[in-house]
Amino acid sequence: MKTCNQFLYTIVICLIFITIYSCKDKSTPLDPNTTPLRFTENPPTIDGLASDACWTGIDWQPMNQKWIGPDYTPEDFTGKFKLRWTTDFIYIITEIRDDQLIDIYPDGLNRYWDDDCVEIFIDEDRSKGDHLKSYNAFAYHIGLDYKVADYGIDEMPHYYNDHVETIRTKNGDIYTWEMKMKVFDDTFVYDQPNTPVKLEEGKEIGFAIAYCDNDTSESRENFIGSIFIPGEDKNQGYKDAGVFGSFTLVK
Ligand SMILES: [Ca+2]
Ligand SMILES: [Ca+2]
Ligand SMILES: [Ca+2]
Ligand SMILES: [Ca+2]
Repeated sequence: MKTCNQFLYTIVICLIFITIYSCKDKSTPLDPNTTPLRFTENPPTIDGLASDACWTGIDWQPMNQKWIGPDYTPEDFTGKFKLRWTTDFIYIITEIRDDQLIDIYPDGLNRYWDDDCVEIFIDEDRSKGDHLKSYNAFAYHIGLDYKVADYGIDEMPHYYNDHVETIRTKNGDIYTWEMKMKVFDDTFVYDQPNTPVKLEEGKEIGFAIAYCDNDTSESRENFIGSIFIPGEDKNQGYKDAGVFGSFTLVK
């Protein structure tokens, strides 16, 4: 009888384990090091106003990592951002406090990083790696005039104005930049027809956002980003997609 009870006990334990295992969610778990980026069925109107429904109910994320320059005050610079996605676009809203906007290099392809600008880093397939001489990733500099500049594979600066649509509004020294970005993969060819990627749930992208703050100098005074970059030289994003953050598209 004791052997029979032990047998039944073993069967019950096995059934419990089988039940637990079969109920377990077998979908691939999210990487704990990747941030969820939430879908929206109601894309925002790009008007520089954060009043759209999709911008409520999600938290701001900070732009508080100093990549270049001395310490700064909250009045000099404070930045935060939110993201949403649809099949065709990634939507970005940033709220930037900046005590002085300047545009000292009127040629938008000349030292554009030394004028106030928002910089968006996007690596469509989160492949990481060098992107200075390739379209493995993009580092879009969005100037005060909304022109979008980055280096091309010829190591020359070019405009990619149709990649990011931007409208900025001002409220005192707080500037809200609202943006709609197409996402291109590494098959992109400059000056040719290119088809943006269709975005899907579960896709992982490399992404970071930063602000080049200049107020009174010949060169930018600070470069402040959303991602911690280790090491002495933190100005890596324009060439190395490996330093971008990781975001996973979720619904
Ligand atoms: Ca809006
Ligand atoms: Ca400033
Ligand atoms: Ca890539
Ligand atoms: Ca400034």
